[in-house]
Amino acid sequence: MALVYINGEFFPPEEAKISVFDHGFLYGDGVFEGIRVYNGRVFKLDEHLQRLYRGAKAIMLKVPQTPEQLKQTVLGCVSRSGLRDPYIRLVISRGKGDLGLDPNKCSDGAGLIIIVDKIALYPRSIYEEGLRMITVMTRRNLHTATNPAIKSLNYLNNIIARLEVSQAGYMEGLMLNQEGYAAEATGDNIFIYRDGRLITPPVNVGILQGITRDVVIDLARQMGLETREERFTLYDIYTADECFLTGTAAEIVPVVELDGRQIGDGRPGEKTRQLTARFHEITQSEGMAL
Ligand code: PXG
Repeated sequence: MALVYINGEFFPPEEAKISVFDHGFLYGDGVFEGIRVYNGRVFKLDEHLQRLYRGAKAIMLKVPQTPEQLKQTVLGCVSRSGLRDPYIRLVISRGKGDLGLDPNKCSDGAGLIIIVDKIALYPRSIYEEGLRMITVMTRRNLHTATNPAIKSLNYLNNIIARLEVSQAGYMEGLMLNQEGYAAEATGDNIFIYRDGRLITPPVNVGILQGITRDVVIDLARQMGLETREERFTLYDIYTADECFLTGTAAEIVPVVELDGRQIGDGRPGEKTRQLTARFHEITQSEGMAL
């Protein structure tokens, strides 16, 4: 059953509540993670926790547990839920403060929330037929503002982009950085396969360093595919042989059209399908058992 852990206590989802004075709610002041469990094994838990602690460090937020304690807490929550394939949403909020920005007024310390529930982002047909996508006007924010490397509770940059996507009648959109290079989709990283090479934007383009992105880079190299982290433009995507998105919730999603241009032959590509097959194999066999 879905459950919510809040600072040491468990609640059914409909009874899980936090204060309206929580700065996570008032200002988006906090960090989060989205983690998947496959057949009772938590996939890449250490990597997700490392990113969470790094984001927290960057915003000077003290996580109320050590990494080892938090790992045990997460595993305990999943066990207790009895769910074999849930999605875990881990949230560290600055906690309860007053009606001013000052995080130092959040005197009770950070709040730890773990939601264990189901997630399904795209219908099955998208994985079989591929996703049609547009490029949005909203640019990914600069690393000199809120660095996209921080998976912060303030997702307004991506939400504004996501609104453009739905207004236009699509399901996902590509965000460019301020220089016009491809950055990432609103909730997934992007890869293209072009001239016999797999390419994904480097982290310094201003993106979230996705855990799935790192897994796919490793798998591609193991498969002997030349893989690079390099900047690319819309032209490179329009003229690519294949394109796909990666994310914990989305997994690997083939992209078959961008801004009205068909990518490759308009069907999920061969490398995309091979990588997806390998990805499904390792999600079932690797991961931390409960
Ligand atoms: N870029 C952005 C902006 C993301 O939010 C990814 C890339 C993929 O990263 P991972 O580590 O998952 O491979 C994300 C992923 C949610 C939720 O509600 C989270 C994301 C996307 C969609 C929904 O938990 N983050």
